[in-house]
Amino acid sequence: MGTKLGLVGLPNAGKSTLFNALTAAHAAVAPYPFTTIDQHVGVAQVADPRLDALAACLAPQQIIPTSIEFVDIAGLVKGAHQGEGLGNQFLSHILGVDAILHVVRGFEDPNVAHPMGEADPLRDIEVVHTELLLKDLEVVERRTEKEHKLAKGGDKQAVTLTGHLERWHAALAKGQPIRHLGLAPEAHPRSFGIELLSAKPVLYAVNIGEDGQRSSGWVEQIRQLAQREGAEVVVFCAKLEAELVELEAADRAEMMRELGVTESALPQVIRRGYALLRLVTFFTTASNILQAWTVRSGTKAPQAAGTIHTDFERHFIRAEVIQAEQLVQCGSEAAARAQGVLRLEGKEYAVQDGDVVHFKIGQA
Ligand SMILES: Nc1nc2c(ncn2[C@@H]2O[C@H](COP(=O)(O)OP(=O)(O)OP(=O)(O)O)[C@@H](O)[C@H]2O)c(=O)[nH]1
Ligand SMILES: [Mg+2]
Repeated sequence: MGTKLGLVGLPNAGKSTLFNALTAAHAAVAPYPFTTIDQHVGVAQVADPRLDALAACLAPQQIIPTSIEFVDIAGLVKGAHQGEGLGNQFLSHILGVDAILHVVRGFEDPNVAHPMGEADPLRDIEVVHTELLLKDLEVVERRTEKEHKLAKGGDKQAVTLTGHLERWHAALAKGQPIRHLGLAPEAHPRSFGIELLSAKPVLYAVNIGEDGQRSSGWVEQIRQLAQREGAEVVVFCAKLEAELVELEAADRAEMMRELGVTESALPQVIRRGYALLRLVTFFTTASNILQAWTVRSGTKAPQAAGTIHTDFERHFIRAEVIQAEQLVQCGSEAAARAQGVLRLEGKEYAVQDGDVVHFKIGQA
């Protein structure tokens, strides 16, 4: 499973600048609104010190890190659902994302117009939230109409779904995002194949100014908001980040030191995003290829095998497991086996973060 994050925010918030910094891409960035019209999709590799340590120890032929995907879309403005700005049709571009990376403008720059005049991150957040809710209302209303007809015709599934749709509609109409309803998996829109934007977890990406000073009060307020909502926050200066990503590693490290930047945006987004989505990483070493994989915490061994190859889930027999750190200590898989520290796990084993797994698969 590749993890996918969708960048959402007002025009000129710095979405494309951040996208470029995260994916080392060159999407158009300009000081006027609606620079982005068509969506951009980019991929970033997930750096992992455990992968590096395993690589040094096992000297595999090939090393494949796990990756995270980003979708940069057009800016939203107040009234987008009524067609203001570019409207909100493009919100469908972020259907299929696992979480929303909500880019909040926390910088002031007279050369970069703010679509609402003054910088005011909390108001901006509210505007974006409202547009996402209204988009969901649109989807729910359209679907309700369809399901009503089916329900009248005696379709039992449609009757059940209509009940859920009514509950979702009531929440959205009150301004409550679906993710705040604490829905059980079987009552979640996803289980009916319905994608609602306000059901997705949110990671606030606060784009602070180059000086970082003026924004500090805002950052605190956004952190408090996120805490109330169960969301996560990352803070960075997109403009500096986009410059840093263009540099060679050594120059980048030096410039970061000079600027006092302790962690760049990508590792922050990955760390917070993994926490938000409760993701874990496991490793495989088959065919002399060391590869990192991402699954949701709690994923059982057969389903984890299924992310490698769909057939593997069905033909799963057992897994040989060892923690990456332990394998590095042993020096090789043969040594680990000789020392009897490889664990044998069955179908009910939930893969743990940092596991190195060898799946035993039966014949098709
Ligand atoms: N001063 C300053 N300017 C920034 C920062 N981040 C982005 N900008 C500038 O803001 C302008 C808009 O940035 P974009 O990345 O194009 O913004 P966007 O959110 O993608 O905008 P749309 O595609 O129009 O929705 C550009 O001129 C950027 O150089 C920052 O941290 N500080
Ligand atoms: Mg853009």
